[in-house]
Amino acid sequence: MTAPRKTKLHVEELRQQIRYHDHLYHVLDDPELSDARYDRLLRELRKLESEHPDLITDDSPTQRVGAEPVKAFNQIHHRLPMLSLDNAFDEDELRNFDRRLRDRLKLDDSEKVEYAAEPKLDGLAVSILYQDGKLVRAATRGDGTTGEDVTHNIKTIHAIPLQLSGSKYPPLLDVRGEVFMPRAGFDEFNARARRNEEKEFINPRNAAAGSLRQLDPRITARRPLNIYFYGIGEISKGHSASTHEMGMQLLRQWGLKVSPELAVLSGVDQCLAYYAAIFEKRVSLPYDIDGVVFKVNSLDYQEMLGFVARAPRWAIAQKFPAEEETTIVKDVEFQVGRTGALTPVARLDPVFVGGVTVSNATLHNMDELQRKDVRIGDTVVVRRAGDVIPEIVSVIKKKRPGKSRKVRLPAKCPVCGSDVERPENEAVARCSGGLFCPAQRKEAIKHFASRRAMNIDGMGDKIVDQLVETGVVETVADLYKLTLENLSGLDRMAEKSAGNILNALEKSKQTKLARFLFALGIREVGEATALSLSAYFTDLDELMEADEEALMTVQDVGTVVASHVRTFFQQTHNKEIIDALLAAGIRWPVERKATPDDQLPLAGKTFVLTGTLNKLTRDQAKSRLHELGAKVSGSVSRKTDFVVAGENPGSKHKKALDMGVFVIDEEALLQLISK
Ligand code: JCF
Repeated sequence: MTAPRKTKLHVEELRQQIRYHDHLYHVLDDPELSDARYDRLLRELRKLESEHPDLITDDSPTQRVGAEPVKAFNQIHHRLPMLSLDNAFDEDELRNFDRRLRDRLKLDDSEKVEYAAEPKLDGLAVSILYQDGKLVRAATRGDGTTGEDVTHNIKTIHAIPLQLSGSKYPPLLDVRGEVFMPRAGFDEFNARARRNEEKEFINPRNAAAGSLRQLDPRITARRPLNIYFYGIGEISKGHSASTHEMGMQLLRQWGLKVSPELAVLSGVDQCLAYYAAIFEKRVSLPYDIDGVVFKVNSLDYQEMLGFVARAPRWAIAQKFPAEEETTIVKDVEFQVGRTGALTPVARLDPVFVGGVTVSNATLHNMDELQRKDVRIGDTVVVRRAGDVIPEIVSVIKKKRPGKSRKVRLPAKCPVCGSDVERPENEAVARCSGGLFCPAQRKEAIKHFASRRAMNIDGMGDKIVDQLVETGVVETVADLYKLTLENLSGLDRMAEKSAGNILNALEKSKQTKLARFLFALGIREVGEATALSLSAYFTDLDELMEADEEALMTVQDVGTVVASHVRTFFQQTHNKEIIDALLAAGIRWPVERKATPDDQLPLAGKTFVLTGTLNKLTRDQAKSRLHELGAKVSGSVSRKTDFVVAGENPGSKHKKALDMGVFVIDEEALLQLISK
């Protein structure tokens, strides 16, 4: 039965809407619809198509995942070859490129060449053919002349339209783009693979290539692939572009995604500035790039310049310094951090990687070291991306020498000789020396002085190291006893800087309770927890005396944090240091609450929550009760005033009944806390 005309129109209208919203979401990153409403449109279309299969077309948004895996990839001959790019590895090579062009074009010294520039994505190049606006074929670059037919997989990528937008697209369009996997998707994919003990991808490039070269499009469909188009291969006569940039604008009009970083530059100096800017920016881009591509913008010039071998004379890729290199592990040593954590660090034969010479790389922890099976003498791949700490990616097992040595966790701290402890099931091993260990002491002091803690300007790592090594400073409290003589006696310390540090110390005394708590370096107490603690307790004495139950009434404080806080404040030496700090003059404003605590409606009342609440979460109930002056405790005792029993309450409910504590239900709680 053929579908009624009305249905046909409705189906076409749904497709138009879906394409429009696909474009907003995947190409322009600017969606108008919620996911739910978008799904509703798609479901409606699917339903109609299943009722009227004769209405299904190849370019319908429902046809992104073809049902059947293919048996093998067909070869596709590119009618216009897919070019590769010549590389420039430094400024001189880029300047030479510009010079060669200008000579060929016979430009005089005052005339600048205009370039179109964009980041060079680290993915897989493809060629996609649109006929009468419909995606009919897609192929990998292959060797530039012949590639593989990946149409079924390309169609699963939502950023690639199955139908071009508008009506002014050419009857034939062969566009070239780079398919890539954004870093977030890559990390997520690998995290899942790790959980399922499946094979991980080495890098986003391999992930993109591996995902496109799947025989089963249903697998590709689940991979978070994306694309930027960077060039036009074949196009029917009659379009109006005279520059590369105008060509890219046309692609945008037809719904094809072009790099938002695309820029037009005048002359080679602007190219170098663009390169520097993109190099800076690259860690913040959501995908990996390995350089910048510069193209002569004028299409006439491009034609005049032509090709050599398989690369155009009019384009060049200026590559970033390689982020990965191989080198040899000379030794593995253990560094001791602020909390005593032992971090294995590989000492390497120096290599130039990511733009700097690297001679150390972290191995994070023993688990990581064992997982990667790094041994002394091994040849390894070292990675340094952007500003991140260099790390060892993998071992090249083939190159392992006969005399390689396994790395053992030391039994004693390499700095202070205390026992090393490694709780079962934990990746991290720790020195048990606490602040007896000079390494932990140094790190604790650096943390205390750091910007987000006490913010002691000028108290850098080198200075702290010397102060601890010479015994001038043993605890953070000693910082406030420093004198001009102490400081100016240090290596490479001018009298002026010594004075500045004393001023900074003085200035740091006026602080906030949250900063102070964070600065103390209590295990698991980061900035956010310090802030919650300071908001709840206002008064340091109250916090120092709080038991774990009271601590756990604070937002986000669970058993682990509560126990670390409690333990910290029970240590005599910690109490002495805090006393000394306060005696030195450290203070913070007492934050006035709008209503004094004892006048709040639920002041002095203690609540215990048990069972499931339906109208609000436990955290919401907790924080609302706190606002009203109540305490919320984890267990029922004689001090409990109310037990709130939600659905399926547990033993606390029973205990409350046994002890005769007042039990209320969720409704009654809502009555109590409603505004
Ligand atoms: O992003 C890329 N990997 C990329 C590759 C960008 C471009 O503009 C390219 C390319 C390969 C060849 N342009 C050509 C001509």
